This record gives sequence, structure tokens and C-alpha cells, in this order.
Amino acid sequence: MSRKVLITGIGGQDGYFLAKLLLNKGCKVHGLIREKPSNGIGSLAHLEESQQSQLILHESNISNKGFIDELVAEKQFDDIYHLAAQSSVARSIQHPRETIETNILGLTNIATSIRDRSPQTRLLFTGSSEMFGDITSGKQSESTPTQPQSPYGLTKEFGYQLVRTYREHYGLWAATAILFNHESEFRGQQFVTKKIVRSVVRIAAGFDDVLSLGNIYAKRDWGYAGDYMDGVIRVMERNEPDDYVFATGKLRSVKDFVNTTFSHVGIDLDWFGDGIDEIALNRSSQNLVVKIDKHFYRPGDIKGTCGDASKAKLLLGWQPRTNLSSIISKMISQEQDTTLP
Ligand code: F7E
Repeated sequence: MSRKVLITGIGGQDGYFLAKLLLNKGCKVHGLIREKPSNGIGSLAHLEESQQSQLILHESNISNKGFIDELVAEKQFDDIYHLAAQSSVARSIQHPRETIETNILGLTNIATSIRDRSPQTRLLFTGSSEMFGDITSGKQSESTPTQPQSPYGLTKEFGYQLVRTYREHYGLWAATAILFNHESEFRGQQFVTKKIVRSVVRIAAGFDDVLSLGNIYAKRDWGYAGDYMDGVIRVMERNEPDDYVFATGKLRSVKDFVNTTFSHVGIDLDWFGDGIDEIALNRSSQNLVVKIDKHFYRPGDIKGTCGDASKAKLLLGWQPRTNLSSIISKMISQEQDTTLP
């Protein structure tokens, strides 16, 4: 029987992949979206028209408790995927209050609406590796102690604990997918991978000169958003609610990502200098193409984070399928199609 699902935050990168996968499975997909932009619905504009027309969109802020209560009570969803969040770590440092309101109140609204008005509804919360903080020893898994280093990380730790509490003590079917960094051709411009790809494509085409970055020695475990949304659905489809890490287990620096992206467009780099004076030149033209701008450094930046997805592999049969080079290729193609004049 087809399931009736709600995806909060459907307008973002993850919402696109999740909506597409669930529609392909024959689910009736409702989406909660903050506001519909006039030029289409964010990443959803990339869905085939036949799929777009099947979506049922509801426009509201996640912190509007009255609206959420009514929607949850009226629709009696089978499953709710709670994606809506202020997801930029850098922004959370500048705007902690907004981040707390959206991430903490948003989840609390959804969870209490389910508890009070539709207790048979399953709840899947997209958590984050940011709640672990810096890697200390080995890879980070479901049993790694949490030690967040940003307001964003703190809100994701809160969400993880709230979901566990509602599951263990209030009898809700509630689970957290702990997602490590996941990128795609629909990534927002506030994230470093998208910023690098956009700039490299424009530099290669002669429309930009220099890419300015912060800490290029930060290391991340970057996977593909489409693979991770496939994992999230597998969590929801299991009878027993539980928490799972989704990660590739491979650690790469921002500098590696820069080198690989430039090499995809046929540009090799030579690096010189240290710290905020470090620069990269285009080996063949000798033009300056990368420099450091201390404005992009973050207090409390996580130096490295790398996940162990063994539990998801064992119990869900999940594994990442798209490697970093393929992710970069997809991002470059999308960028060439959309931003070059
Ligand atoms: O930064 C460094 C920056 O903003 C990655 C979100 O999806 O993953 C993401 O959070 C690294 C950091 O992602 C720039 O300092 C250097 O070390 O792409 P990001 P993030 O903070 O790792 C987690 C798992 C989430 O849950 C989040 O929602 O790159 N970096 N230079 C820079 N970062 C940015 N944004 N811009 C720079 O110019």
C-alpha cells in the first residue's frame, strides 16, 4: 500500500533526492516549505514535471506550532521525514538564536504534534556528524560521545537526544540518521564544495580570477546526498526504530577538494606560502587562482570528522555508491549548465 509521507524542508538539496526516491516508490508525498519562490521550488524545480505535479506542498514556517498541529492531525501521515533546518554551521555562529528556533523548536513542534495528534506516525530526524565535534580516536560511530563545537552542532545533539527520549520513553517510532557531509549538484552556495566548484568553473571559463577560502586544512568525510537519502528511507522502512551513521569513511581536506576540482577542468596548481599567506598558481598560466581570506575562518571549526557506517551496512544493507570524483563531476556539469552565460 502506498504510504502517505511528509517531508519538512523539502525545498533543499536533500528534499529533492528524498522526494524523487519516494515518488518512485509510489508514495503520496507532501512537502512542507517555508515559502514558494516565484521561479520554482528550489531544487524541486529539477524534478521531472510529472513528479512535480504529484507533490502536495504546504507553505509554513516549521516554528508555527498551530499550523504543524493542524497538518499532522488532519493528514495522519504514515511517515514524517524531518529535514527542515538552518544547516549552515558558519551561519549558526553568527545567528545562534535563529538556528535554535528553527532546529530546536522545529523538531520539538513536529515531535509533540505526532505524540499528541498522530501517535502511529513514524518520525525520521536528519541528525549531523557536527554533534560529535572533532575526531579524537578512530572513526565516529553511533557509540561515539557527543561534543559539539558550534550552535548548529548543539541543536543537532539536542535533536538526537529528543528523538531518543521520545522513542524510549513516550513510545514513538522515532529514529535519527546521523549524516556526515553530503554534497551534490544541488548543494547550497553557503557550503565549501559548491563555492569551490562554482568558482573553479568560472575561473576556467575566464569569468572569475581568484577563489578565496578559509581553513583549507579542515578535513571532512564527503558523500553523495542521493546515496544518503536512500539510506534514510531504509531506516524508515525497518520495523525497529534506531539511530544510524551515514558516511563514506574517507577523510579528505578542503585543499584536496580544491586540487581535484581544478584538475577536473584541466588546471594543475602549484602551492606556495603558509597560513593566511598560502596561495595557489595555475601551473601553466602562472595566474593566482586561490588565496586565503581570514574572514572565512571559523572559531571552533572542526579540524576533522570521519564516520563509520558499519551498522547501516550490516542492518540496512546500505553503502555509499558515488565516490568523490563522481560527485565533483556532477557538480561541475550542473554548474556549467546553470551559471555560465
Ligand atoms: O564547511 C571549511 C570550513 O560549510 C566545510 C553541513 O552540511 O556538514 C556541513 O557542515 C569545511 C569547514 O560544511 C570555507 O571551515 C574553508 O571546516 O561546507 P561547510 P560543514 O561546516 O562541515 C555537516 C555534517 C552538517 O550537518 C552541516 O549542515 O570547509 N572552509 N573555507 C569553508 N567553508 C565554507 N562554507 N566557506 C569557505 O570559504
